[in-house]
Amino acid sequence: MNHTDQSDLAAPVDRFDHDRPVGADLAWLGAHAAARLPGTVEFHADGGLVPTLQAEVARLRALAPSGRPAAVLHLHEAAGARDSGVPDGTAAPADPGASDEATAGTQNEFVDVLAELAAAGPEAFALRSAPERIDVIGGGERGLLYGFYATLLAAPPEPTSSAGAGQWEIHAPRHAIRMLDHWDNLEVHPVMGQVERGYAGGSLFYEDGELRADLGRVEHYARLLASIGINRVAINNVNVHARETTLLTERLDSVARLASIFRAHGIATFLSVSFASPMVLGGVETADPLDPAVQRWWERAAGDVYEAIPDFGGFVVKADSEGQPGPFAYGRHHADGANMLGRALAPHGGEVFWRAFVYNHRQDWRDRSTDRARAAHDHFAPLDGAFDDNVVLQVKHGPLDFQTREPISPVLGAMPCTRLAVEFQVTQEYTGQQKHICYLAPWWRENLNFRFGDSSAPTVSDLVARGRGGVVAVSNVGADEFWTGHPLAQANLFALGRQAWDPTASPTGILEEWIRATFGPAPEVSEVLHDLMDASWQLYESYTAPLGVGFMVRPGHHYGPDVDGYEYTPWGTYHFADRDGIGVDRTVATGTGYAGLYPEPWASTYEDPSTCPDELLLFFHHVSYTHRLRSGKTVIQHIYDSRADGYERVLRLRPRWQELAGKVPSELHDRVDELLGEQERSALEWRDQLRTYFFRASGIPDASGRPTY
Ligand code: GCW
Repeated sequence: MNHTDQSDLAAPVDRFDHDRPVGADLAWLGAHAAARLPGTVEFHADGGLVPTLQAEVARLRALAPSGRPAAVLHLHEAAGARDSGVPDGTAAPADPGASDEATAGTQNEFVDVLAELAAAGPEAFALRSAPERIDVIGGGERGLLYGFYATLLAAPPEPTSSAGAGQWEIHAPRHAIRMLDHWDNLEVHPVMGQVERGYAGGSLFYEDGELRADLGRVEHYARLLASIGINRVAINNVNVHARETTLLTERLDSVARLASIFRAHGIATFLSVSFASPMVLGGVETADPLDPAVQRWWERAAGDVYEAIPDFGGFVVKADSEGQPGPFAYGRHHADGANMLGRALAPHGGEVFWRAFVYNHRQDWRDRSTDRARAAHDHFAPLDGAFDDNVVLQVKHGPLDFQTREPISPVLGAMPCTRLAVEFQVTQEYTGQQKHICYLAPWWRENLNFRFGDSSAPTVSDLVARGRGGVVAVSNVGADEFWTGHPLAQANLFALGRQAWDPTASPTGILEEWIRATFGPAPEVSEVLHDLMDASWQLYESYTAPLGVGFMVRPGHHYGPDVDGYEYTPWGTYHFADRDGIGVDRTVATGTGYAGLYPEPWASTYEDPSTCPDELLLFFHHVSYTHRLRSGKTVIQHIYDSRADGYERVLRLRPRWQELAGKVPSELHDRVDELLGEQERSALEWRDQLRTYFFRASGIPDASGRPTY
């Protein structure tokens, strides 16, 4: 172990060869999932996605020829099951006039369940499972696809419980929107690389400034996404650079090619566009959303897109954020901007995803009254009710920026008359960059199930579901042979899909499904992986920035510790540590007032340091190092102990993983093993820099006597 290793100073080096072809095992859709395919699959359906399903059966059959020989899977389609274009997810009435023979048969046999299924919508499916016969009825063609994958991926019923066997179960997604955003650039950006915040090699879609010639892997990716219920994908970075702007016009054929791949898997394709497109591409003098020439330009652009891609999903927009152009330049507000685009798309059935990540990234660090955490609420909450129906406001889960720990964004509780999507980061920008193990499902679950009020108040998931909104997440996939750089980070992608479908699903249960589908049913593999992953988010938190204070990462690439890295910068992410204490005063009484943006009981709970949850204490309060946490420890001793204990626990991961040598594919084993070495090195750096920094700042010795430097 080299204590003076300098690699935290430069961008972290990625030593892996990301260009090797992917083998037969496709993440969780490989031989183990294939082994659960029934010996016979009968189609009683002829919807648009049936050829996709037939191809899927053939592919899986080739991986595990016998499957479950005795079982027969019947795939049926409910009458009136056609759904196309942007998936809506709301219930569509069954079409009683359907005359097609296959569906008419289905009607008679399953008359009881069909009404329930119709009420559940076209993405729902009905499943009836007995050892030798499994029936799936799709509420629509997407529902059929999801039902098929459920038979391969969902946890098999407990062998002892026969209660559910042979009974129909209806499964419907909780959220209409289940979307992945890609921050992929066509060109390698000089600072951000090919994929902004990407930790899995290059882009799956683009290479050398153009769409890849061979899109074979995009098709496999689309299969993976369909299998976890994803129904929307945005194919380029929300920071839209010059070349990427042209995807809307001269490179539209590239978008169309990607859309045709995703379409076959029930996924609608979206494009991130620059708000300044009329100026950059169209020679219009302004991008003012109220200017008729600008409106006409967007209407024409949208018309051209739909000519090429009739079921195009719509636009994603990052406006007035981190240097991206937006309506503020013209004295307009964000509903003006979003609705202008919404109206250009509306005649074609498209949607606008408008991001609420708007704040001043050029603030003066001397000014302690400006609070970046307030910004999205200050800008957007007053606009509740002003957005058109086909505009979805995309809100990061926390008020800062995808930190390991932050409170929920108050915007999500403040806009009942707006379609909302909560945004997560599957890509691990601030959570170990796919070099550390960090299974994020427990964190997402906490966010989705937060209630803005007492135990009778709706959850975040309820709030976004209500308006036909949902979940959007930044993908963690790239051209890497294991898709996600760290092979175990595949579990995060899998879990995101599962939670977007069912936010109440248990993270441990989801992990178990992923383990079985990926590695098979061997109990020793499952045991080790649960040990390494179940609590890995809490472990990561324990050795990085303490008690919700956030950041403390190296500026720019955001990997590894740098306590003061952002302290005197314009980015608005400060911890204010001095010799006496640390934390940000966001109280109403003496601070920025942010705590007051929550309804009760949260406003009071967060306002008072004696009731504020420990893990968020430094987010809401500036306290002395000797302040006693609810846990009984002082803040300083907590910082010392958890960093040291966290590192000790990290040291136990690698030997545990090594028990699986020979039990998982060897290349995958080697990759994880090497990354665990990096996790150890980096966790040590976090431990020593944080412990030492706070000893030097406070002068208070560590009561445990462990060394600082
Ligand atoms: O987390 C920050 C990232 C930026 C990103 C931005 C955003 C795409 O550091 O790289 O830009 O958020 O979400 O827009």
